[in-house]
Amino acid sequence: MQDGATIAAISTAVSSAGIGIVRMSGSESFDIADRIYRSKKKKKLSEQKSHTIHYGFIVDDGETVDEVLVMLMRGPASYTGEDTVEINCHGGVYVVKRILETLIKNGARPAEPGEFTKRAFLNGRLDLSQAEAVGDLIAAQNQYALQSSVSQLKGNIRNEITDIRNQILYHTAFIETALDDPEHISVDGYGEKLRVSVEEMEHRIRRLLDTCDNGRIMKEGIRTVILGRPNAGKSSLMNVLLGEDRAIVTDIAGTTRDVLEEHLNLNGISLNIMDTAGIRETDDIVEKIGVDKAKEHAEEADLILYVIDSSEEMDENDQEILRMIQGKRAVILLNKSDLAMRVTREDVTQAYDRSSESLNDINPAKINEKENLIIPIIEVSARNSSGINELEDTLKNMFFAGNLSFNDEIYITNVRHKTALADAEESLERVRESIDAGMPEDFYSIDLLDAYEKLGNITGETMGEDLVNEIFSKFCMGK
Ligand SMILES: Nc1nc2c(ncn2[C@@H]2O[C@H](COP(=O)(O)OP(=O)(O)OP(=O)(O)O)[C@@H](O)[C@H]2O)c(=O)[nH]1
Ligand SMILES: [Mg+2]
Repeated sequence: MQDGATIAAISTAVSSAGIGIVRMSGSESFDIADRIYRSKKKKKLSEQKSHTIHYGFIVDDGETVDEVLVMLMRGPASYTGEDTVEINCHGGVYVVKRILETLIKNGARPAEPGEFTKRAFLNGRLDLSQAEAVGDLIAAQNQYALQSSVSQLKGNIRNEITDIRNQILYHTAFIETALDDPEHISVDGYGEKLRVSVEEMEHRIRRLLDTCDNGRIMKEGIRTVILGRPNAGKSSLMNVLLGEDRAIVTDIAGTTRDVLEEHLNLNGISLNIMDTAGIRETDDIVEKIGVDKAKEHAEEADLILYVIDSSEEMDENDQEILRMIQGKRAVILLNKSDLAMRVTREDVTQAYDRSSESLNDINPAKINEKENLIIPIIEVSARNSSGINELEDTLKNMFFAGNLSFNDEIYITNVRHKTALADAEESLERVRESIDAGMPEDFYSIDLLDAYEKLGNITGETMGEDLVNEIFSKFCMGK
């Protein structure tokens, strides 16, 4: 997977900036640096101590390119695990490119996207989950995404996975040895012992899987859909939240047709917020498509903001929306609170309870869901922005109840990890079934090893080269 070349890339954004950094990693880094670096005292970088910084000039064919600070890190104590040189230069687009060209002219090869991190992985400086955390950290859009990638970068996922894998390895090793040497090691009653351990491992994996939803929300944002009757003020609310006139607002019912999606950062919480067409029965073909789309998005939403025009009585369209939000995380907004209010909190609570009762007749499972979900009702006015702070606080409490501590908590934010965990859980379930069915011991080890391998995908210990390459190709240049 590694060609042994010394690689170089511009690691900072290529635009006019105070400083630019050109990075080089590989066994020839110090030699190449010697060829292009000049200082007043004529020092050779290759003879300097590791982790030191040197002032001087980059020279290309006798011509001085820039005044620089050069940082030296001798492998294995570097990010990649190899000899690394970082050149801090002035951040002009032309300058950084010239320095990169000079390095290449003197023996370095241009790095591929993510190649520095890939080398760190291949040299055992990071496992795959930590390498991915580096990518996530760079892409983080909010405080929570950042904290969860830092936790992953610290190796919290790796530690948990390695621990479970070691347990599996211990059992398979025992079974294999016992089967090879039945005279000295007996597997009698081992199934019972194994069963306890497998259950415990399944429990740990399920706990990780349980964090996926929150993990995804932290990373990608809460999928938030604004629902309500035509003219309730959905688009007005969207605009108030975004702080700009993004959606068209008119007093004509049925103004919004298409779904309009925007990203919003509320006190560190990311919302992917969607304004939709007002829900009503309609013969207008275009509007009907919009209404259907709104309903589809509502199904998939993490959160529904249900906007009620409180200056008018609720009607059968509201009844329908109340049914749609059953069993979902939602906030009900009594909008237009600046006008005389015809709908009160009590009206809404009663209507909500009625619609849940009618649903419970059909689907008793909804009763349980409902007990866990208290739907806040907030009076707002999109016109004069009142109640918006209360909405923000409510959302914060809903999604991050209690103190979120990332110190030792693990959140699964990566779909690849989720799939691997689910597969491993399935394999362990098969082990348990084999034990219960009284199957011979070699059956256990097949599925145990399967789980072992699936979990190894997360840390990268059992990944194929193609997949590893694909993961790193998504990184940015110079990382
Ligand atoms: N008084 C008052 N009027 C509001 C408020 N919010 C919205 N409106 C008015 O209500 C009308 C409809 O607002 P929109 O935001 O377009 O409503 P909508 O829910 O997006 O409507 P559709 O896109 O047709 O479904 C406009 O005339 C707004 O100015 C509010 O808080 N108070
Ligand atoms: Mg609208």
